[in-house]
Parts: sequence; structure tokens; C-alpha cells
Amino acid sequence: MIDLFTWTTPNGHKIHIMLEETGLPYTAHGIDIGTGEQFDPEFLKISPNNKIPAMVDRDGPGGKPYAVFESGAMLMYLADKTGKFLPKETAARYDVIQWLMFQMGGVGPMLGQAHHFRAYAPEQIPYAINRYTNEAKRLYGVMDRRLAGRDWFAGDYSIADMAIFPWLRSWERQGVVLDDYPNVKRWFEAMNARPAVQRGLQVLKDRERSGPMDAKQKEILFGATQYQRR
Ligand SMILES: N[C@@H](CCC(=O)N[C@@H](CS)C(=O)NCC(=O)O)C(=O)O
Repeated sequence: MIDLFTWTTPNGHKIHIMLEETGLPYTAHGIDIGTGEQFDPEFLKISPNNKIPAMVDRDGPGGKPYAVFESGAMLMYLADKTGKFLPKETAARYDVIQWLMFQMGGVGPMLGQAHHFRAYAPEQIPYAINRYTNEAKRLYGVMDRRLAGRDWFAGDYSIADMAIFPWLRSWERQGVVLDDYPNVKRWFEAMNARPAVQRGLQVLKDRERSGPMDAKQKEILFGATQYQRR
């Protein structure tokens, strides 16, 4: 049994999708990052960077509980545990890992910043908006070229696809027009059509924030609470 500590955000959705695709039994525990639950000392023991997702595999290596944080590491752990969505053969395996790392180091942070400066920043800063919107568009271009003549990012459907997809769901808020990237759009629609992806997106949906972030939530995520020394 996996105890998953998560929320309804792109990094959470990656793991929901993987757990649904593999069929591993799991319980999703909501960590409401808008109310500061990510700073609970018990949560910090398994997620020292105060971010979701994190998990405890009650049946980890050697039959002992094992905790994992960082969604890329969690995807690799779950893939190795089940033997699914990450090939064993070296070249095929590293093809997937490269595109997983591209998501972790590029797509997530850069699209996140585009979203932040376009939607959440208290002032509209043209330099920041242009910088991250341009970077978002550049990354969509990289993905569009990669997906030309391919169904998936690296060989068969893999954890790389699961990692990238949730970040592209908010393309409008990143200043991107999906129609400008036809290969990404085709892949996105194929992802969206997968039943396990649809189930993954429903996890904790009833607790999802409705409407814009309020001042208290912004303070917790971007203000003094975030930078308090613990
Ligand atoms: N590199 C981390 C990023 C995780 C992350 O940024 N999580 C966000 C939600 S998508 C979060 O928990 N934010 C709460 C906070 O920063 O306090 C991963 O991929 O797991």
C-alpha cells in the first residue's frame, strides 16, 4: 500500500496518473498547500522541501516502509517497483529519463514561472512576463519538434509523458496557443483520452480551490510563511 501525500496541482497529478496507470493500491492524503499544511513537522519528515507530492511505500525495499519525495524520483521508484513505464534496457531507459529530467528541470520550473508572473504576481512586470512567456513558447517548440512523427516522448508511453502532461493543461495561462504546436496538441489529446489519466485528474478534485487564490493563500505560498526559518 502506498500512502500518497498530495494536492490537485501538476506535480501531484503526475503521481495520481502513474498510480492509476499501474493499478498499485494507494490512499491519497490531501496536503492543502493553500492553508500551509506542507509546513506540518510530520509532513516535513518525508518532504523536507515542504512541497507535494511525497509518499510512503508501506511495502518498500526489504519489506520496510520507504519514503520518497520529488515527483521525478517518485515516478522512477514506482516504475521500478512495478516494472512498468520505464524500460530496463539502458538506451531506452535513458531516453525516458532524459525527457523526464527535461520536465523536472525545464517544463515545470519555467512554465510555473510564466504562470506566476502572468497570474499571481502582485505587479505586472513586463520583463518577467516576457522572459517566462518566451521561454514557455520555446519549450513548447522543443516538444513539438520532438513529437513530430512520434506518439510519445521516448519510445512507448512512459513516465516522461505522465510528467509533462499535467504541466501543459494550463497552456492558456502560460501565454501559449496550443494550436500553434500541432504535434503537442495531438499528443495532449491522446493523453487526455486515457482512462487512467482521467481518473488521476479526479483525485481529491472535491477539495480543489474554486476561483482565484486569495491573499492568505498567496502569503503562504509566496510570502513570509514560505521563508520562515524552520
Ligand atoms: N520539484 C518538486 C516540485 C514540487 C512542487 O513545486 N510542489 C508544489 C505544488 S505543484 C508545492 O507543494 N508547493 C507548496 C510550497 O511551495 O509551499 C517535484 O517535482 O516534486
